Parts: sequence; C-alpha cells; structure tokens
Amino acid sequence: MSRKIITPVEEFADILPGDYQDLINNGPFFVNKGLKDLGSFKEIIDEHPHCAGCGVALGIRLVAAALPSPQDTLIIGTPGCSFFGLAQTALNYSNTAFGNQNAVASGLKRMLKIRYPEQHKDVVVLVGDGGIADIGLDLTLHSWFRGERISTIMVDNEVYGNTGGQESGMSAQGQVLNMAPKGKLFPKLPIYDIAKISGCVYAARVTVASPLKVGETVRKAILLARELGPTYVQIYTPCPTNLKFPPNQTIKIAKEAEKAHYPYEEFISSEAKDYLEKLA
Ligand SMILES: Cc1ncc(C[n+]2csc(CCOP(=O)(O)OP(=O)(O)O)c2C)c(N)n1
Ligand code: SF4
Ligand SMILES: [Mg+2]
Repeated sequence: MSRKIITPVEEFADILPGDYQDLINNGPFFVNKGLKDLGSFKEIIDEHPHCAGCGVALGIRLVAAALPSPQDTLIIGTPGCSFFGLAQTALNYSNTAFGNQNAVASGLKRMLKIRYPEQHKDVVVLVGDGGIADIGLDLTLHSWFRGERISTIMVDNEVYGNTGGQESGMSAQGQVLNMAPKGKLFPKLPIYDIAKISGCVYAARVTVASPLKVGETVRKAILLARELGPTYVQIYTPCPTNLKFPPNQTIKIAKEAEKAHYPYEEFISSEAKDYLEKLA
C-alpha cells in the first residue's frame, strides 16, 4: 500500500469519508503487519463493486496485505472481475489489453531495472483464470520460458465471471455455467503443473480458505522473482454469483475444495530453496 497514491490534495482532505481518512492516517503503509491484522484496516478503499461474498475480492485483499514492499510494487492486471477491486487499492496498478499482462509486465520489469538499478521494484501480474489460462496463455508461457523476473498470480474462480459465466480452461469438467448449460466437456487445465516445467522457480496452489498460506506463498513468490526468475501462485477464489452458491458460503466452498480438487501444493526449485534458506 502506498500512502502517497491515496493522499488527496489539501482541499479534499476533510470531505472524504471517515473510512478513507482512517486509511490515510492509520493505514499500514510500509509496515509489514501481516495477514493476522487483515481485519483492522482496509486494503481496498471504501466499498468495492464486487458481488457479496466474492472470492476474488478476498484474494486481492490477501495479496495486497502480503506484498513485501508494496510501495515498490507494480501490479499488472487485465479485464476481469479482479480489476474492480484492484483499481480501488492503494497500490501502483496498471491495466492491459486482455491477455497481454505477462508481456507488458516483462517490459515494465526490464525498464524498471534499468531506471532503478540499485532498488528492488517488484512486478506482479494479478489476473483471472481466463486471462492467464486462455486468452493470455501464450504470453504467460513465453514470459516463463524467457525467465522474466515477475510473479504471476491467478485468482482462479473457474469461470469468466466478468462476462456472465462462460466456461474457462480452468473450469472443472462437467461444471454447468450460464453459458455452458450442458456442462464443460474437458478437464481443468493443469497450469500449476505446466508452471513447474516452464521455467518458474517457484509455484504454489492455495485457496482463500487458508489466508496465511496465501500470504506466505505470495511473499515467497515475490522475493524469489526479485533474484531468480518467474514465479506462479494459483489461488482458488470461488465466485458465488456464477457458481450459484450463497455468498456466505465462500470460505466453506474453498475449504471443501482443499480436500478435493484444490489441495495445497508448493514447488520450490533447488536454487529457490537455497535462496530462501539464505534469506531466513
Ligand atoms: C481481447 C478481449 N477479449 C475478450 C474480452 C471480454 N472479456 C472481458 S473480461 C473476460 C473474462 C474474464 O475472465 P477471467 O479472466 O476468468 O476473470 P474473472 O472475471 O472471472 O475474474 C472477457 C472474455 C476483452 N475485454 N478483451
Ligand atoms: S461475478 Fe463472481 S468473481 Fe465477479 S465480482 Fe461477482 S462474485 Fe466476484
Ligand atoms: Mg475467472
């Protein structure tokens, strides 16, 4: 979170809502408070336009709270429900044409390295399953093959949420959706496994039902991308609106998924392991 981004000009300072003023005055800027303090501050400014119970909104909050150097982080997004909330965080955030996120992130990371050779500038792609696994798959894979030092985080709600419920490559086989009324014919794409053999030095699969794990894996992914190469975190962020479950069941659904098709998994390459040991 960056206080600079959200601090208004003086003339507006006293007419902003109380929540906003609280964020500016007491927000956890530049302090690693950790995920346990998630309830005590707002990473998403004021009210956000996600549906009630949105797993993607929770995923964004968890990622925002886990960033090791938020003021020196550039988040790259693309169309999809994730940009509703992302546009309302106190983070450096840039959107791209749908699917282009890993190409844009690669270029920006290289540029930032030239412009700030002595400083860490973390570039993090934070995008939906359709953006990564379908329309942006080629650019995602090529950024991994090239060894770009960026982190890719998928908020996987297993559907195109933003456009009303088309199936995505990440939808489960048989899943009935508004625009897949007979159920999806093909299995979920193994992007997590593909990441491991495509150049990622670190990969993890987590759900929003395990917030501390989300925090740990995101942190590791970003720290490792700084020094070694591409990293990937896939977060299950179920969508009540399109998967048609009550909005107060999001965590329950994610917990159940951990015991079924979304078990926790972490891949750490040997060089990443050495680096993490040194950091510790
Ligand atoms: C080139 C292009 N194709 C299609 C679209 C329409 N579009 C916007 S968001 C979206 C689906 C997003 O799905 P996903 O990435 O899973 O994100 P979610 O909304 O589920 O979070 C589509 C198809 C677009 N904006 N640009
Ligand atoms: S459609 Fe789904 S993913 Fe999109 S905002 Fe609503 S609950 Fe969240
Ligand atoms: Mg999606």
